[in-house]
Amino acid sequence: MWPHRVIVLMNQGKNPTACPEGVLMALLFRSSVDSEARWKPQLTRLMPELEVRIWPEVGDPAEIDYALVWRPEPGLLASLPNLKLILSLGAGVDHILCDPELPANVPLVRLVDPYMTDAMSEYVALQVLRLHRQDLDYRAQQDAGIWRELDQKNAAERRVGILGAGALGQDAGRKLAALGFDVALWGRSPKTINGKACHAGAAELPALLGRSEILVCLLPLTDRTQAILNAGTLALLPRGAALVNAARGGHLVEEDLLAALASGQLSGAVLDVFRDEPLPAGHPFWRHPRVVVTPHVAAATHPPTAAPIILDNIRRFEAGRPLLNRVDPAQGY
Ligand code: NDP
Ligand code: OXD
Repeated sequence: MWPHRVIVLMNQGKNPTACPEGVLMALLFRSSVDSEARWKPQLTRLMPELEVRIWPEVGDPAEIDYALVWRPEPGLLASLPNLKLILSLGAGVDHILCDPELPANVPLVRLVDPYMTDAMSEYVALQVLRLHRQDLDYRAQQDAGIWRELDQKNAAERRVGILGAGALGQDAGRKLAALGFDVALWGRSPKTINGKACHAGAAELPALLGRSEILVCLLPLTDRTQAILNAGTLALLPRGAALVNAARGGHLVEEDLLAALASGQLSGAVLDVFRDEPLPAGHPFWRHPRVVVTPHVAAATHPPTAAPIILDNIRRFEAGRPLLNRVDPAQGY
């Protein structure tokens, strides 16, 4: 497809009505992990009037209206003087808010896609069941050729705590409860979900931790949640508890987890996210018998379902209608 602006400029001399002014929009796509091939066809099929430019082929920065990004280079967004809206290629926005030159006056929206929410809940259910049914122990027994039955509780007797009571935490909580688990959620502000009050705020974190035999982290990474999984908080879990972190590597103090596993305070951990990604070769997590590693795949973005949601926000912006899933930079999520 010809770049839209080029078509219009050529048309202007010949047939100025063929492509009216006002429909010209340019979006810059920049992802450090995803490919143009997965996104551009979806976006242009649904919004042909949108010219999709792929970084580093920015062209004239003044022509860029929208930026769809995952971990953009610091300063990239500030270099686009007429940027109207920043759209995150993920549910989290820490990868954008960490840019010290982020333009303060440009709204930012994150991606909330039911397809991703389902994927995250599948991941959480799989890993909670794995820990609940002592799969790490049975794997170790199999490696050693040991046939031994371990004591087993029912899901109703297993208390699961979820840090984060947002789009992902609520859905995972509902699905774990449907499996029978005794689930409690923790968020920033008080709320009642399915008739059950969530634990809220720093004051109620110890109570949530104290009941969580399996702790699932689904928080956004902010100044307040950075390193929230540390020696102090892990010590508040019941002895032998297990951790699932599918949020961000920055939530976890990795050395503190290793120490908690070594002391038996924690019996296992499933980690999808890491301080450094990809997880460096030789990192102790790779070969740790009580740690399961997955490569940040709990809920991957899915262009066929995400593109319409992203474009809906662009249409909303153009029509002056309220944006969906707008981020409050002051709160960090
Ligand atoms: P939401 O914004 O919908 O929910 C965030 C939740 O965290 C809210 O309940 C919020 O509380 C709570 N929260 C925020 N700050 C605090 C705090 N200081 N103390 C207590 N609670 C707090 O986010 P999502 O559920 O959509 O996503 C959560 C995170 O999951 C993303 O930010 C991303 O980092 C991660 N993620 C990981 C993926 C993966 O593949 N591994 C995929 C997708 C997302 P309140 O309800 O009061 O606002
Ligand atoms: C996200 C992620 O934030 O993929 O969407 O981690």
